[in-house]
Amino acid sequence: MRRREALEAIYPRLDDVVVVTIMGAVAAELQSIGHRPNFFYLQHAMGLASSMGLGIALSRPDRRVVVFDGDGSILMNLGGFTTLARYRPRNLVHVVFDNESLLSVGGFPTATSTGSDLAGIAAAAGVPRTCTVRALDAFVAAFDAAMATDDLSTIVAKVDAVGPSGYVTELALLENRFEFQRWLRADRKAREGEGG
Ligand SMILES: Cc1ncc(C[n+]2csc(CCOP(=O)(O)OP(=O)(O)O)c2C)c(N)n1
Repeated sequence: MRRREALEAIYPRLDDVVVVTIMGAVAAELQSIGHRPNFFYLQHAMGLASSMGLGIALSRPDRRVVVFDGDGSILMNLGGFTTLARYRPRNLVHVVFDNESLLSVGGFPTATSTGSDLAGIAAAAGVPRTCTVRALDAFVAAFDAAMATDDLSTIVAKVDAVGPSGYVTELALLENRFEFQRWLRADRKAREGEGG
């Protein structure tokens, strides 16, 4: 499975959910499919996308939060799983695209290429719903099930180690930061106006 086709398949489901991604290949791929103001691409802070998603999920229990992570990023901060499990945000869907490589910085192999099992680590950390998927239809089914379930899920999607030709996009970090903040504020206000 290619990560880009996985993203394309679930893109229509990302309309009114909060999306946080790691930097690099996945951010560039999602932007090339179509940026939206509810998408935030966390630059530089490897391993902390799920932490940012956790904070948003806890402060916005009325909204689904989807985090797109990578195996190399996860391995930089394995404690992220224990914190996620501890606070167990029921509105968070954590997708880990595992290409067994640090693709965005040259493709060095990570520990998942020698057998480390991120879904197993997540489960042992206490994440209540975990799975590993290897094909597109299984990924879409797992994603839809996670979105429809009122509990924390980590989906490890095994993907090919291929990405876009470049990772620099037109959207500047600060522009994304301010736009995303404004979207979150406006969305909260609108929801409060609805009485939600
Ligand atoms: C703390 C930190 N160390 C190193 C980097 C450089 N860096 C940026 S992306 C990346 C690889 C990310 O690997 P992974 O999460 O597996 O995603 P992939 O690139 O394979 O899609 C690295 C090492 C960084 N941004 N932050």
